[in-house]
Amino acid sequence: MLKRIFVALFVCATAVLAAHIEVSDAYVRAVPPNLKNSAAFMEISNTSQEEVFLLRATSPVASTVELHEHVAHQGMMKMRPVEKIAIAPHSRTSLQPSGLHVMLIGLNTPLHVGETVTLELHFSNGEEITLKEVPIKSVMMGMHKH
Ligand SMILES: [Cu+2]
Repeated sequence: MLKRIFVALFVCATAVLAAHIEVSDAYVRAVPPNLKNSAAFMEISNTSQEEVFLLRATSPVASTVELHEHVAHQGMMKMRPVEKIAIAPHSRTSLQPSGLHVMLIGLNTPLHVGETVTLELHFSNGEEITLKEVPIKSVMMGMHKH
């Protein structure tokens, strides 16, 4: 009996959390084998009434994953970590080269064009999205040093 109640509660909780966040057009930058860092880009849309933040990301291909932005510093574009990335209500946020991105640091595998990587995204509303087959693409723009 108790077990049945737990199951019912779990189903309700899942329904409440149902997908307000949608990720599309995700891809990862291909890098030469000697480079140990790369970045992931994507569109994140928020269909809820409240602002949602991307808080954290992980990937099996990188020892550390950070959220980054590009800022102009003394005439140079530089990357720096941000605590979170906001997606406004009924809006979308673009992660793109020379802008916001998910930084993959300490790659443990080469990233070849045509292969895929797995990315896990954790949002402030409790949603966790696993992107299982993010394609690796060649991206020339926005190659900046830290
Ligand atoms: Cu970066």
